Amino acid sequence: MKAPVRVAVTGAAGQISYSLLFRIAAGEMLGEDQPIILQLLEISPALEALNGTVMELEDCAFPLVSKIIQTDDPNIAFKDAEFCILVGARPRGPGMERSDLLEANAQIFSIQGKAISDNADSNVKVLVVGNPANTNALIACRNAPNLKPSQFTAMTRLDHNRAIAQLAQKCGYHNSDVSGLIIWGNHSATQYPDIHHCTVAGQPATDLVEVSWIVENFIPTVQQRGAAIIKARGLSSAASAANAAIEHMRDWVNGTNGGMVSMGIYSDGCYGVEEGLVFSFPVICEGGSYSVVQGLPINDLSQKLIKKTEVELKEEKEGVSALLP
Ligand code: NAX
Repeated sequence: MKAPVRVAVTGAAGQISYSLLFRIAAGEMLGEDQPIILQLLEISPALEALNGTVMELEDCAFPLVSKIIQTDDPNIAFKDAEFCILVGARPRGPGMERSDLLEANAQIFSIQGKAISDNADSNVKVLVVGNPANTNALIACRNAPNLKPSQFTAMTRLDHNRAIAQLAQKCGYHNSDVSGLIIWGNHSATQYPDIHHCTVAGQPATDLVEVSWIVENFIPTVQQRGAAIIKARGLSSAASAANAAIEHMRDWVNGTNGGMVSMGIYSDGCYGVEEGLVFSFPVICEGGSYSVVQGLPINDLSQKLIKKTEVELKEEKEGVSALLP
């Protein structure tokens, strides 16, 4: 049996974690031969609810779970962690402006970035799910001087999966027939789901659908999917978000076999995107790391939409500049 690895999850009493933790514990993220120690972080008022989730985890008697730690101290939660999934975030409350939300989360993610830097394993892989995910990841990264920016990522895999499902349905094929999809930019309504490099059962996606469908239907549907789920369910996406987090981490560790996926990563300036934003790019994962797929031709429509989401991320960054060392 392998030695257990430490997986830290924040917001562990919340609804995404209620799906995520059980799937991690079942081995779906790191494999069915990898024992784990779960290190769960919550704010103090939610520790009792967290204890309820932990009681249920215990009641599953998962063979892979060696130990479960529950805490409201980030320094304990991130101690020696090899994987940190930052789900917990401050939701928008009544009367809160977007800038207030950015600011409140910036406080949380600067503290957590520092705690990860001070305590986690030096090769830790960090995934930020809590919104605004890209800018939260940037703040955590900039507050983690002992780690490399490439160790911090933001989740756009849910958007990626949503886009695959929409395209497959439209073309009458299965999700697994779609490859080469890209989410560019921010996990927000400005994200750009791009099918120009996509194939569906080996055929170029752009041969199978009209441009008008892409612009008027596909892009807004993917951009607004989160809101549509809230409207239908009365709650935000949870199981699909947990699924995307599992896939993001699993692919980062195990690789994508040459396949392209979308990850929010620290921009090095490629594709003309400002360096130092956390921006979703097409990546290939191999050997425990990811690299951006370079040199894809970008048409005028794509260029315009990539710019738009970049502008939003620059504004978000500007809004939290005081917390960026
Ligand atoms: P919930 O409100 O159910 O759970 C969030 C949990 O985080 C709560 O239990 C809360 O006590 C905890 N928390 C708050 N501040 C914390 C802190 N400083 N340290 C530790 N825990 C803290 O939200 P849930 O539905 O689970 O969603 C969590 C986050 O994911 C939200 O920010 C949400 O907007 C975001 N999402 C991101 C997605 C993505 O694709 N990147 C998609 C799904 C989701 O909307």
